[in-house]
Amino acid sequence: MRDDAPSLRRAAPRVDYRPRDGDLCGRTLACFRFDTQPSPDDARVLHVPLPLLGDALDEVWQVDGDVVHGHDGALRWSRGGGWLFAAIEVHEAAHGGPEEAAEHAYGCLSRFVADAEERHVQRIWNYLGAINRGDGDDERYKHFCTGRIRGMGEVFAQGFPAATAIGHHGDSGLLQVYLLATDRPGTRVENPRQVSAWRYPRQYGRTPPSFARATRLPDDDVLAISGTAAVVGHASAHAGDLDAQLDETARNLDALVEAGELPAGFGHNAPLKAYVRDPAHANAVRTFVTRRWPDTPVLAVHGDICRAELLVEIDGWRYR
Ligand code: 3EB
Repeated sequence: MRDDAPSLRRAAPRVDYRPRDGDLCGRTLACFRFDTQPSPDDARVLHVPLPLLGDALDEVWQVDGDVVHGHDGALRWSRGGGWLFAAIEVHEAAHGGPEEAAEHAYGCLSRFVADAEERHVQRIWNYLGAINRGDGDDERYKHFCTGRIRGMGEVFAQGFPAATAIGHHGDSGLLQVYLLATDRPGTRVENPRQVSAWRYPRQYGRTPPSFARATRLPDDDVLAISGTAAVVGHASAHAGDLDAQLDETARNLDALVEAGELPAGFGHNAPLKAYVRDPAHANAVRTFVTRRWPDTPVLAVHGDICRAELLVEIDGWRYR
C-alpha cells in the first residue's frame, strides 16, 4: 500500500552484501555488481566498474515497500518505501571532457530529482576513469569537481549530500554517478577532525569538492558515511604508509559516528566498503577492519583514491 502522508516514518534502506544469486525481490531498490559487464535492462541492477577483491558478493539495497523502476532518457531509476535510487552513465567523448561530463551527469540527475517527490538527496557516489591523470589543476578529479558543482542545480542548494568519488580502471571516458534520495531532508554531519571539503584551501584545486562527511538519514538512526580517508585538517596524512592510513581512517570513521550521535563503533550493523588502490593490499585492509571492529561486513574493491598519495578509502553505513 502506498501512503504519501508526509508524517509517515520511512524506514531507511537496508544495505547488505549477498552471494550472487541473480534474483531480486519486489522490495529490492538497487543491486550493485562489482565488475565491468554492461548493466542489464532491470534499472535496479548496476554494474560498477570496480573489481571485487574477494568473494563474489553483490551489494543489495532493500526497502520497506513495493518497488517500481524504469528508465528516463539516459537515467535509470527505482523507487519504493519513500526512497529513490537514480543512476546515470556518461561518456566523456560525447561531452568534451571530464568537466563537461560531470556537469551533464549532475544536470540530468538534478532535473530528475527536482521533479520527484523524493527530492532530498542523502548520498551520492561517483566513479570516473583515470582519476589522478593530469598535473596540478589539470588533474582529472579536479576537472570533475568543477563540472560537478556546475551541474548541481537547486536540489543541492540546501547543502551537499554525503559522497564518494573514486577512480575506476574500466573505460577511462566513463563517468558513473548514482544517488539515494527521499522525501525529507537528512541531517548533514561533518567531522571535527577534518576541514569541511567545501572549505578546502586553493592548493587542492580551483573548485573545492562539494560533499558532506556523512548524512544522518531522516527519521531513522542511520548514518550514511562518505568516502573517508587519512585526511586530517585538510592535509593527507601518512603518504605511502598503508597501516598508518588505515589507523587514521578508522579514527575519522569513529569521529563521524560520534558526530552523528550514534553509539560508538562498527560491527554487524555497519556494512563498510573499502576502496583499495593496490589490489595486493586487500587482505591487509580487510584484516584491519575486522580486528578493529569484529563482525563488520566489509567489501574490498579495486579503485583509486582522488588524492594520489592515499592508498585506501572507506565508506558505508551505520545502523543503530
Ligand atoms: C577527502 O577527504 C578524500 O569528491 O566527492 C572523499 C569523499 C573524497 C568524497 C568527493 C572526495 C569525495 O577529501 C576524498
